[in-house]
Amino acid sequence: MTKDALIVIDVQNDFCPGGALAVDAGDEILPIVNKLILRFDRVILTQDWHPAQHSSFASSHPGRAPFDTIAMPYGEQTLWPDHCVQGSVGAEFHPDLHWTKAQLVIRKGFRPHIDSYSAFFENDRRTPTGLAGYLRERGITHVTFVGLATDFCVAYSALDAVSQGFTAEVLMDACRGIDLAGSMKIMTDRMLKAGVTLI
Ligand code: VGL
Ligand code: ZN
Repeated sequence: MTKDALIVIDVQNDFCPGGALAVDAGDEILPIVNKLILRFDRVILTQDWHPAQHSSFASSHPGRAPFDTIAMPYGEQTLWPDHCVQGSVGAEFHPDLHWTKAQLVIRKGFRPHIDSYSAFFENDRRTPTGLAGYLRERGITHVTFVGLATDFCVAYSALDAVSQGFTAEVLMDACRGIDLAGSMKIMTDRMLKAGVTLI
């Protein structure tokens, strides 16, 4: 029997209108996300959680601007405006998110020298967050993703879910994207090719 879980990705103030790395209409997903939280028995949240001066912030690289890309030891990295700094209001869940039912909050991006989009692995694609082990220990085989941003944290999480042996679906109506250099199309194509169900 499949046992499923809802994984709500990064529904935080900084990714919503008015936030430091606002995703267009990011807050529009809240009513749907809250309905889904009610419907699922197993709910997990992720929270982007960077130390100040994180290496993914353009401000940590003199002469660089947000949305530039740079080479990191682990590969190419997009530089972002300062966002989701640990303990800041921007890092808090959106005030309308019904988060109390969540059984686990996975924090990611807390290592100063490495970014993390996926809920499963850091951007070196090797350092685990522990989520796969948690899901396996609970016997969860199918994961449903919603949240922000479709073409970054949601997409990388869904791709890793499949690579870790889970079946994965993304409810596109309950996600919004950044769409940087065609990333929306690139990442939806990658998800489809990997066998992620897009609904
Ligand atoms: C995200 C960029 C940087 C996301 C997080 O949640 O998609 N994107 N940090
Ligand atoms: Zn981040």
